[in-house]
Amino acid sequence: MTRQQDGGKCRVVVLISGSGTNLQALIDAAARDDASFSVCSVISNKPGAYGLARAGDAGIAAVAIDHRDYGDRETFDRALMEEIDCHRPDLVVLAGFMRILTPEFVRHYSGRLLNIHPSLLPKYQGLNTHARALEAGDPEHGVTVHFVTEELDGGPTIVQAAIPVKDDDTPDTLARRIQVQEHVIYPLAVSWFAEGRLRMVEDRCQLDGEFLPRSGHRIEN
Ligand code: NHR
Ligand code: GAR
Repeated sequence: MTRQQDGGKCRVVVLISGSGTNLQALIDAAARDDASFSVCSVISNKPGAYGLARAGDAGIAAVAIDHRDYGDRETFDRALMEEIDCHRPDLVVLAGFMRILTPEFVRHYSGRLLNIHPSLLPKYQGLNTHARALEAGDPEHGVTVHFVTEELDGGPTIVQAAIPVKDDDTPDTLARRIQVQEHVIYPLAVSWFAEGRLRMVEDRCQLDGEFLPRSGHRIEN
């Protein structure tokens, strides 16, 4: 099906590794009458990921491609690309996907590949972001949606949501409050893209024809 045959909706493939609460937020947003996108496939690199069951419950094609079955990152990523491209996506969304992707993969989906990262990038690229923000005594913490480029967690920022850090926060309590924000900003960013309002132009984001600041569109809480 072309985009027109699909009711004009933007076709989204979601990659996951775990529980898939961000996937669920996208599925729920796509179920609205006025949704501009549809989730056409879910792929996990972890066979037992609960997100696969969420996809099944929503009637969405879901498969696991176990990275451990492949000798190196290049062959795993090629298998992933082959499966993704069967669904002819307009957009590929990483939602708690935990495998670093090769430059070949990232180039193939350049400008149509998004990630959500639980920190106010450029702070805390990589893993264990909540513990690192607490350790540093940061007064605020947050989450970022960005275009994926070859630089890990370094592509242009689309939107950030910030929350205040409380004295008695732990990595778990922070993660819980950040996830509430994730479930707001990821459907928002995907809708912008699906409506043709958001583009990556060189190393910047354009929303409605205007360049966003390097820190993206910011939501305070
Ligand atoms: N790939 C590229 N090329 N660029 C990015 O910006 C990417 C990416 C793949 C995933 C998500 C990212 C995050 O939001 C993401 C962004 C996993 C790791 C990691 O170290 C790092 C960053 C992210 C995701 N993964 C280990 C690996 O060896 C495996 C860890 C595990 O399995 O638990 O790939 O934080
Ligand atoms: C989310 O908090 C997301 O920000 C984070 O993993 C969680 C996935 O949750 N992503 C990363 O840490 C990427 N390295 P979910 O599976 O319930 O959507």
